[in-house]
Amino acid sequence: MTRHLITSALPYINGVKHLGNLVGSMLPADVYARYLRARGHEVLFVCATDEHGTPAELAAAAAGLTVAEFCAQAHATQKAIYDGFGLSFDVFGRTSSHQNIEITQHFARKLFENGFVEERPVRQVYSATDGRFLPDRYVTGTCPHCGYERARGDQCENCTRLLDPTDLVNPRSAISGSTDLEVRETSHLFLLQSKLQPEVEDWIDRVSGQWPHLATSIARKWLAEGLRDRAITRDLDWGVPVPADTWPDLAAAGKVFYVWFDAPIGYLAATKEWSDADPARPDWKSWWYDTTDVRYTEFMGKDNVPFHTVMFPATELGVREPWKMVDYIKSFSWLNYYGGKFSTSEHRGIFTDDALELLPADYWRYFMIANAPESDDVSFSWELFASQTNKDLADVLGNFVNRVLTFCAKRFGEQLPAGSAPGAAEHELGKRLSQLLADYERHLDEIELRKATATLRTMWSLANEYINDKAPWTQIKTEPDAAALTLRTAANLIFLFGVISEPVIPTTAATLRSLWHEQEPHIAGLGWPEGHDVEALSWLQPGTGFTVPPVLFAKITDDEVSSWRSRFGADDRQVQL
Ligand code: B3M
Ligand code: ZN
Repeated sequence: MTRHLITSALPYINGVKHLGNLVGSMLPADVYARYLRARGHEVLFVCATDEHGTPAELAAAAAGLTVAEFCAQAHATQKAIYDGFGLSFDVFGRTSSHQNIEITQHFARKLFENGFVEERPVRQVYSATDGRFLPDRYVTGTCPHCGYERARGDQCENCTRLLDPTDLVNPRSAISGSTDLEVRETSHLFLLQSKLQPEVEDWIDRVSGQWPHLATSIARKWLAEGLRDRAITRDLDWGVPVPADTWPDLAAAGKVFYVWFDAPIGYLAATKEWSDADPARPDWKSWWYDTTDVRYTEFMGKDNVPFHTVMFPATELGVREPWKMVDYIKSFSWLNYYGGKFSTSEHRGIFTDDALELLPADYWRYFMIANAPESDDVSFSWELFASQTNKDLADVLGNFVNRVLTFCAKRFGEQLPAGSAPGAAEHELGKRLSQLLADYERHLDEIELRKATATLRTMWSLANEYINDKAPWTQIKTEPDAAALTLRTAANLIFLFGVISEPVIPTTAATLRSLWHEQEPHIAGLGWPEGHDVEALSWLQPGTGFTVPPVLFAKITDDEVSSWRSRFGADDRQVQL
């Protein structure tokens, strides 16, 4: 059977991420990983902090720590937040690990042996005011392609084209703002992407047929422009050192690899961290090297697509060893905040630590997956968040669970009653649900997360329709056996929701599965319902004891919305629902 390797783009180390980062990579990857595990697949879900590069150095300096200390703390902080969101990584590694140094250096040596890396003299931007060479992203200026005025020297975030700092019009130092920049001569390693272009193109032709349009269009645009050879070393203290056995001079000059060279290799290295941590685990290479049964899916925001469709594949191809390459890329547009960008410096938007302080993870997970920016950008507003949460989670799902179990406990005690045998309404309901479940599975298999969530919500609504139509509170007066059947069927729906909602709202789903007492030992082992099981709606037999849970989802009040609007910087914005 196919094994599934899943990676999420690696969150950069320099600060706590906002919700836009989460919804564009880690969260959807988690939904997919949980779903595949629930269907019985072997899954390895890999993530790590991306720790190299100048922003890490600057953040450490601002915090008054060494870079190593800063990264260790920041890694632990991010890890705790992702645990809080229920992200089920098999490993959450670090690109500063010795494993990543080892594998990155190996890749570089092989690329050199194969003629795809060479040392070249370069003219590099030097800032006299700052007293240092400026790494690419610390030169800002106007994009020569689209005219965006705040383009960074490595990439224009407006048109996504990769840049060299010397391409920028009106360049200035991002550190000091100084325009007193000069170009000095030094020497760097280059990845000869131009030589690898035909192979990258062939590979894209072969694998990208089913990829989202967003991912293929970015890759194609790049290839059409022609791949340029790219410097893969930098003048920094912090990074994977250039190996002295191969490049003694560059190593002596303190060059390290460019963060985007070692970051994707970090997926492999994090896997090695995982296998090194426990001798009982399979060797990391069984997932990455010369495999025939692994399907590899990557999740990322659209700004990361060029590196994953061109630069990393070129690296893997040029190594001339059978490293696993990506089979499917799931890419995302932006989640905006009231139509504008999330901004740390302007205190606009919601950061992942604040979000968890306000509400449990499932509220956020549901909203973000239901509204995932799979094609166009999506705008967050507190009003939309409150109205969807209150309707879908509190009214449709939560209220269903509470009114069924409260009423059942009141009239029959905390044990499921027997009542009559299932009739036409139950058969119809079972049939509808099993059709919807098949749709839900198909959407999840295809990683169409908005459609999947909409289908899940339709199943919850169907349960409400059933209970409203049957009205056990009326049935009980004249036909107690009919009321008992309705309630027992509804209890089975709650159990079903506890299983199938798990990829999206794992904590709530676990609650829904834990309400039933252990007198039914077979329940604990029940996994994903396959096929006809759904139609029967009879996992839970008469006599099963249960506990009425507290209210599952509290409604978000108007007062909360207005206080969060002002706290998170939305008070001067137009509200668009
Ligand atoms: N760290 C995302 C970013 O900082 C970047 C992803 C790396 S994935 C190998 O924009
Ligand atoms: Zn541009």
